[in-house]
Order: sequence, then structure tokens, then C-alpha cells
Amino acid sequence: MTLIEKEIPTSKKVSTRHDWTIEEIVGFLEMPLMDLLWQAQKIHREANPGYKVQLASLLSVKTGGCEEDCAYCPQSIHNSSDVSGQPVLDVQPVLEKARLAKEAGADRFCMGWAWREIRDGAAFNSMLEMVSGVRDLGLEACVTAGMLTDNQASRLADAGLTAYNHNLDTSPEHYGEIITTRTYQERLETLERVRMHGIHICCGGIIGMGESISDRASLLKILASLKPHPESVPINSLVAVEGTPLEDSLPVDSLEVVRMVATARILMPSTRVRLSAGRESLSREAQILCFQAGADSIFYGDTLLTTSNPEVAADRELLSQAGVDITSIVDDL
Ligand code: SAM
Ligand code: DTB
Ligand code: SF4
Repeated sequence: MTLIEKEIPTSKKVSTRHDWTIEEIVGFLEMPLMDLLWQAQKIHREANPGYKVQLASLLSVKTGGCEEDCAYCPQSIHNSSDVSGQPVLDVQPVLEKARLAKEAGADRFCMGWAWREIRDGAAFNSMLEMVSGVRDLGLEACVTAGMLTDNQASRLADAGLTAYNHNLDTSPEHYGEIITTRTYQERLETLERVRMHGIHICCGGIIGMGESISDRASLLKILASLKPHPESVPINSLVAVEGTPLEDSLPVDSLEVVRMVATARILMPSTRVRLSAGRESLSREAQILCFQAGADSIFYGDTLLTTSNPEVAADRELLSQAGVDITSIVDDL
């Protein structure tokens, strides 16, 4: 891995490793659940005192019509689910949504573009305005928009971008079953480019796409080998959308999500582990187990990109029942 080594600007002082083996990681994923939860808890409490959960709001700025062939994605032109013809959002309506998200209690505002890669021009200039507008509201700003060039990463950094979301999605071994139009290596290079400009990386994956335990371990191994660890790792469960090749996938067992979260927490003690897509299929109790296992962020708001997410009121109740702190934890970079 050639990602630039840089200290995470944080007061968290827990020793971190980047050389976990597949055997060690499978060992965590398959450990008796009580033991796994205990280990994850101890590490989480030490690395992230105070039990805070960050609320991140998500908005799709450009929806559908994407050239990539990701088998899980409702926005790919290769899938009959593709929702094309939706207008691309302008700067002001996006900033208004960000303002409302902040009012509702979010700390971070994430914006998505269904692109294979960012191209220069009016749409990119609007993205830069959105980023600086979101930062001016006092929110963390995150963008997910596919691959980017060095120059684009530099301009996003100058606009104040806090984090760029670019997922590895699955293991390198299983990857070819899921995406053929972009390589694993290209994804790693995008992450490296983002980091070189001082932007935090948000990088994780999806479970429930027919992968083995060893594939999950392999994905986590690569994430934990990045130096420093990704500042945030979203753990998504597949939302099996009709019209995608994965529409008939079996639902993910909730305890598998708990295990994935706990293992991510053990491997990457100071990373923000975001319990992401698929929360609607998790009971209140399963989500609380995920918090206990070390999840310290959720997507907050009634929609993800194209699919639904638990309602804001239900989430506020959940967090209050779990007794976790949702006071603002904005990272100034
Ligand atoms: N086009 C950009 C890209 O792929 O980098 C950004 C948007 S893309 C929708 C962001 C991420 O959402 C994907 O990498 C994937 O991990 C997640 N995602 C998309 N569809 C999903 C689904 N049906 N279930 C779970 N996660 C999904
Ligand atoms: C991430 O890892 N999960 C979010 C965010 N990053 C962009 C997206 C989830 C999308 C779920 C399917 C949909 O709503 O289209
Ligand atoms: Fe496009 Fe991103 Fe969906 Fe893949 S995940 S089809 S790159 S929008």
C-alpha cells in the first residue's frame, strides 16, 4: 500500500495495527458473539470515550444514469432499475437541504453523484460551491462521485471538503462478480489521490452480496492496511433493489452485521464506523447491539440515495433509548 502516512488529527490515543492477517480477522468474525462484543466494547470505550454517535445526512444530487455496472446499484444504466430522467439538483436547493439537516441535528452532510468519474465543467463547479456552502453552515461535507483527478481532488480540498466517500465494496477476490467496469486498483488509486490532498477518506463496503466470511475478512484487511486507517468506514447491508442482478439475494442476518461492525471496530479503533444502508431491516435491538459493538455513526434522514432509511423521529427515539450522545462532533480538519 502506498497511501501517504499521516497522523490522524485526533486526541484518541490507542495503538493501531495495519498488518492484520486474514486468519486473525476470520477469527474475530467467527468468535463466540459474547467474546467478540466484549473485545469490541473494550476497544471502543478506550478509543472513543463518551459513546457518541454522529448523525450524517445524505442527499442524491445527481440520480441514476451511471455508466458503471455495479450489480447492487439501482442507479446503473446496466440495470433495469435505473431511475433516469431525474433533474440534477442546483446549488441553492442542496444548501437548503443541508440547512434543514443541520436544524434536525445532523453534523455531516453527504452528497452523491451517480457518476463513474467527475468531469470538469459546470457540474463540478457547482459541486465546489455546494461543498463550501455546507462548510459555511458549520457541517462536515462529504462527497461521493466516483473517480477523480489530482487537480479535482486539490480543488475539492480548497473548497473545504472534509471527506470523500469511495467504497471498495467487497474483497478483491469477489469483486469481479459485482463490478466489471472499474478495477479494484482504480478504486485504491482514487483513495490515494484524495488523501494526498489532505481530504479524509470514507471507505467501506457492502455485506450480503454472496461473499464468504473470508471475503469479508479480506475487505477488512485491506481497509485496515491503509495508513492511516480510513477516517470513516461505512458498513452497508445490501438493499436488494428490484431490477438489479442482486434483487433475489437473501437478506443479511442481523448478527452478521453486528459481527462486521465489531470486527471493524477492533481492527480500526479510532475510525468512525458508520452503520449505513440496510438499517430498515434491523430491529431496534439489533441496531443497539451494533452501537454496543462500536458503530458510532448512522445515516440520518428519511432517504439514503434512492432507497428509504428509518424516519428521523424513530432514530431520535432509538438513540435516546440506547442512551448514546448525539451532541455535535464536527471535524474541523
Ligand atoms: N457513484 C459513486 C461511486 O460508486 O463511487 C458514488 C455513489 S454510490 C451509490 C455509493 C455507494 O453506495 C456504493 O459504493 C455502494 O457501496 C453503496 N450502495 C449503492 N447501492 C447500494 C445498495 N443497493 N445496497 C447497499 N449499498 C449500496
Ligand atoms: C455508503 O457507503 N452508503 C451510502 C453512502 N455511502 C453514499 C449509500 C447507500 C445507498 C443505498 C442505496 C440507495 O439508496 O440508492
Ligand atoms: Fe454508479 Fe456508484 Fe451506482 Fe456504481 S455504485 S452504478 S458507480 S452510482
